[in-house]
Amino acid sequence: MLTIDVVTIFPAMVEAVLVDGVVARARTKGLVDVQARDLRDYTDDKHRVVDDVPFGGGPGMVLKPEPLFRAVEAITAERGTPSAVVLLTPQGKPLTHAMAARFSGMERLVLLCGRYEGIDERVTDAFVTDEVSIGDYVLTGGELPALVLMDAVVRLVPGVVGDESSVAGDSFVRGLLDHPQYTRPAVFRDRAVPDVLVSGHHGEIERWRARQRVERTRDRRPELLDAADLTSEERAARELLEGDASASPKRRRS
Ligand code: 9D3
Repeated sequence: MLTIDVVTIFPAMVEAVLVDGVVARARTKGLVDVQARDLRDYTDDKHRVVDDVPFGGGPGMVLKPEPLFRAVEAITAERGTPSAVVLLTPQGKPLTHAMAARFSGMERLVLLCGRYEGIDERVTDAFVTDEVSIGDYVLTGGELPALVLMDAVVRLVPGVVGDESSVAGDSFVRGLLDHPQYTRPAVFRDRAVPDVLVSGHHGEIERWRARQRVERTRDRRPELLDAADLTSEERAARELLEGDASASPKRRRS
């Protein structure tokens, strides 16, 4: 079973995610064990202080080494040596599906949530195996990134998501964006579903969807297209669209 220990000064934020959803269900099914650990429980002073001013000066506060060392050591004593100790930090490598897949095959993950200006670098030097960011925007701490990483990892654990084909077909597995989806009714407030989808012509439907995936990827995430692992339908759609490379992007209502 995959165990995930999340070290944070806001354990209730992590526990909130375990109330329901896919990770909560994986936990009740016995497929993963998630524990939120309060960093303050690993202090030894009356005021449970976890931060201090940065050496060298500058704004804000830094997480002290001692509580983080004690937390990782306590988790190691309880669970065994972690497979990975992941620090969530704006300085990390951007989270990818490939990284999530690698973590999902591990036994024991420890996630360290940074706060304030960051954590003492000696913690990183001593324990951290991976530094991960979830993108180039500024958050207030590593808790939400840790939960994002956990969600991406847990859904890849066998048995967590019922339909394995929906995991295998993940758009990022092949490196393309998804085609549009519709459900009933066929006409809703004068807006009709594209005819091809109600036609019953499976070949045409597959060609239309392939074209939509390629077109959306070219319009929204062109950097993904070269690296994508295309099916024969998608390659054909790309050939057709390349003759149309200067076509203007569709106007959309804001
Ligand atoms: C890079 C900005 N830092 C220099 C002024 C300050 C700083 C901003 C935000 C220090 C820590 C944080 C808190 N963010 C995280 O801990 C974090 C994060 C993020 O802000 N964005 C995307 N991914 C991540 S992972 C952890």
